[in-house]
Amino acid sequence: ADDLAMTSDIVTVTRHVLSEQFRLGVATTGDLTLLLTAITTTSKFIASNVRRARLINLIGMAGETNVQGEEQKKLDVLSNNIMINSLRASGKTAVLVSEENEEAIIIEDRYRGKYCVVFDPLDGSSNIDAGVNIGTIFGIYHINETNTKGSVQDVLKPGSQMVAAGYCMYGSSANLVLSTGKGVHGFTLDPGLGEFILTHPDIRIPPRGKIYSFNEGNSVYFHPPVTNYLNSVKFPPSGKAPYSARYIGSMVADVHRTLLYGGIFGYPDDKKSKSGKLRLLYEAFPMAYLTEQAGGLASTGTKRILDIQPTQIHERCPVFLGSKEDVQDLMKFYEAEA
Ligand code: AHM
Ligand code: MG
Repeated sequence: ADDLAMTSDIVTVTRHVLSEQFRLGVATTGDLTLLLTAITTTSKFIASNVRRARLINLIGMAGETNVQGEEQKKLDVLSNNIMINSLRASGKTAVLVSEENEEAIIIEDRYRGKYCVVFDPLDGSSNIDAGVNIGTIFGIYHINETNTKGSVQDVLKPGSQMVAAGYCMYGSSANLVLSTGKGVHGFTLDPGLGEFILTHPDIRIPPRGKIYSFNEGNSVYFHPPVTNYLNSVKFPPSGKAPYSARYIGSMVADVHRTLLYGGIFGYPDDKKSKSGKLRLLYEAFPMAYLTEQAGGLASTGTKRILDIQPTQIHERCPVFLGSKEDVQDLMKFYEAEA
């Protein structure tokens, strides 16, 4: 009977978002649903192009064509253009911030809607050649006042004010992970249907994990709380097992694993990178939002990431996120230092 239920009652992203609204009894305009459709359509496009790029690169390696590097750059730009065009055409957005664009994009009157979207169209794109997972990250805000032209102020708001956030990971399959503030739900692209189908309802991060995920190649630059924390998981008191190290170097993939298996992912600030590497608006905020919605914690080491008031659209921030107890352990090393 279960099998039958699965095949005769598939839940797509659209249906899922609508059903969440029905459950809450809110009168829905369908605006968020349409906006998310623009994002999922973009993700499908990028997913198929990532596959193609990999194939083209393989042919390139076999000596048939020489497209190395250039093709990969093009995919960044292409993904960004598709995302922008699709969001604008949805008629639901007012302000867009992309990692690829220096300035915020203010949508013209004709297409203007009430949402603002911050995104990294293709994060980790330097990994494409190696076939490593990469992804699109996004966060959605409400515009401050509906009847004004949008401005950069509409997105310079703490991540806690996001109405939705998510990412799409392009790997052996395309996985969309989404929260509209009511838990975290995972969808897998069914290539036959061309639809993202709910496969991971209500993702919860285990309260404690067994994995730490840092670029330890930066150890020489790390500040003492980070070094001390890492030592504590590698050299635990006798009787306890040390943590396993897993670091892909592609935020979407590292966070995806952390959401499913637990543990801690970190990209600290250090002596070289004064604010860390990851971008606050479209990397740290959406991932922090998802982590908290899944029952985990996301901190800079000393404060909650979602509380940060941004001042610039491309600013960076230190990131530690994952299982509640693991992030709390790390924060104790910062408290000890203070
Ligand atoms: P990018 O936006 O230039 O692709 O860089 C972001 C990526 C993240 O996906 C990942 O977590 C991080 O950079 C890895 O950095 P590093 O190579 O320094 O470990
Ligand atoms: Mg990025």
